[in-house]
Amino acid sequence: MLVDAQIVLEAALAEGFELAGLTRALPHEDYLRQVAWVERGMAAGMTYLKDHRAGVRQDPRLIFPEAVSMLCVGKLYKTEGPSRVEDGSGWISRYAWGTADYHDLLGQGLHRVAERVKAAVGPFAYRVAVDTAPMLERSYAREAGLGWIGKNTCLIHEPLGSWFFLGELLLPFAVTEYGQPPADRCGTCTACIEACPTAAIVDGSVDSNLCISYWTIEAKEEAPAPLKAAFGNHLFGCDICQDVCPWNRRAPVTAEAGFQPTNACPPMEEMREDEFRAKFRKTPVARTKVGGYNRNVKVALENRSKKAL
Ligand code: B12
Ligand code: SF4
Ligand code: SF4
Repeated sequence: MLVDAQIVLEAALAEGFELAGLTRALPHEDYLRQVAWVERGMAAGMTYLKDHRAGVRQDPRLIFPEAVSMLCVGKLYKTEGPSRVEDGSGWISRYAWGTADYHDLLGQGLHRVAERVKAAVGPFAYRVAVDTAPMLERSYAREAGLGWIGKNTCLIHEPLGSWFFLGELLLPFAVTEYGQPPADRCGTCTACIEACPTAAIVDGSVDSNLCISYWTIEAKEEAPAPLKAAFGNHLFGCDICQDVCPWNRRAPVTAEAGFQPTNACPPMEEMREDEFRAKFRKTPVARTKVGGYNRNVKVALENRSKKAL
């Protein structure tokens, strides 16, 4: 079956995805970058990234055997809100300010896209992924034309910037036209590399062993002491290498209700389990559980007291 690419792209735009592009569901050469990154130890404690499971990341057809094409979508998450805090509050990464879980929000949107396409071309099987399958999401989104991979390793779109999530719909048919990767627009800029407080951007990759995002969201254990001193007031995630990116200067905000800020800059206070649940239960911050959150608060408080000395 050959399907008009416009039918698929228009369905994605109609379901509220600001970015949409199509690419072939074929093995990707960037797989070797991912393997090299893991072999250099840059995945730190994220064991799910080390499990190559017979190379599943190299070919989307190992996830969905019927796959022929892939719809890649981007959903903006930047909202109106502070760009920094100077009043002693903590910093939560922008992507976690709202109440919506982005996996659910994008996933449900992609199922609706599939239903729209079915209404136009007839029934077919498909597979949705939003950070939920072992896929090289940025690599395929680049191929589909959604942006270039910046030196901060984020996918960047001109003019929308990089404050967007990625999701994919694996489709069992060819389309009339596929996207093209856009040119790399980083040029001679190195703002993200210079601004990273822990020098985590190494040889074109993020070394998770040094990244604040890894330590405040993913890690079960405490970060090494010298590193913690560079975490500042970060309580969950880190946005610095995107905040300084010139392509984000005019980044638009989203109207998506579930991403509107409810918890942008909380006070740096440890919480009891019931308080944590009441405040963060429905937000991405719930991922750290109360223990991880309080660990992050302690680090931020130590950093604040050192700064005051
Ligand atoms: C593991 C992971 C992390 C780790 C490691 C980050 C990293 N840079 O690898 C940690 C916990 C640190 C992390 C942090 C964040 N993450 Co994260 N993360 C992932 C995850 C699950 C896998 C990424 C991965 O495989 N890393 C391994 C390395 C090797 O991959 P990579 O850097 O992406 O490189 C690939 C390609 O970009 C390409 N490539 C790399 N360099 C170059 C250079 C050139 C020139 C070319 C052509 C290609 C190329 O080859 C690689 C293989 O595909 C993806 C979801 C997914 N399944 O892809 C989300 C994902 C990348 N994360 C995302 C987000 C939003 C974040 C944070 C912003 C969250 C936060 N605020 O704290 C930060 C950003 C930090 C940063 N600068 O990357 C988004 C990115 C959206 C975007 N616009 O790019 C993703 C895609 C999730 C999603 N579905 O939306 N993340
Ligand atoms: S997310 Fe923060 S710590 Fe990680 S690479 Fe970017 S600036 Fe550095
Ligand atoms: S800050 Fe500069 S080097 Fe880094 S991703 Fe943005 S444009 Fe590229």
